[in-house]
Amino acid sequence: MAAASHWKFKLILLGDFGVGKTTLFHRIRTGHFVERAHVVGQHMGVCEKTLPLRHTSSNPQVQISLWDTAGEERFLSLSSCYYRDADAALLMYSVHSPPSFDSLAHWLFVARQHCVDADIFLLGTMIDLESCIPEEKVERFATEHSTSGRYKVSAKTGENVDRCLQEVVEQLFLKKEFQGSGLHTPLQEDGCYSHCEC
Ligand SMILES: Nc1nc2c(ncn2[C@@H]2O[C@H](COP(=O)(O)OP(=O)(O)OP(=O)(O)O)[C@@H](O)[C@H]2O)c(=O)[nH]1
Ligand SMILES: [Mg+2]
Repeated sequence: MAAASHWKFKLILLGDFGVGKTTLFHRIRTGHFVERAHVVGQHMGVCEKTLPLRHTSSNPQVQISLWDTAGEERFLSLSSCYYRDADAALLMYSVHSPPSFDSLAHWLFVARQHCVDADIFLLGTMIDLESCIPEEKVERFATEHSTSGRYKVSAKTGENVDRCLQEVVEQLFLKKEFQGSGLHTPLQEDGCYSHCEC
């Protein structure tokens, strides 16, 4: 098996306009809430972050690269490098916005079309606001579409953000370990940059 420190996972954020993708991206990158967060540069932002894996005795680390868009998804013009080799797609909806939940079927279709091997996670955002989405509805969607997990977070208060990220990474690691396929990519320095290799 590859040394765990060589593990790297690509996570992409998908969801309707305004569900909080960039705010969550910023929260994960900096640990802070910014009211009007923007991705670095004009195109898409990538944040590299190293996380420890808790379930193993040797306490290894993995690196995630989290991708956010600059809103091009509205124009259905996300370039292929956004999806390429994604290990997980976080399908985001706001718990305060039923239409954003209704759009999940579309985002699931997009993810399954462009990154067939990616694990799908549902991510309800803005739990500091009143929830308008019954939990049974979320559960039904998750079961019907065999998603790998579902979480609810607030990028504003930070509630559940670290736990969600940690659990997603642990799941991806366990899956890769089970499959016996290491990723031997050299790790990059933690940070954030504007990115597109198309
Ligand atoms: N109350 C609350 N507001 C939030 C939260 N996350 C984001 N917002 C607000 O929701 C608005 C939209 O957030 P963005 O992060 O820009 O949403 P986005 O999904 O990146 O939107 P596009 O890039 O345009 O598709 C902003 O005003 C944020 O401040 C949250 O957890 N709680
Ligand atoms: Mg955004």
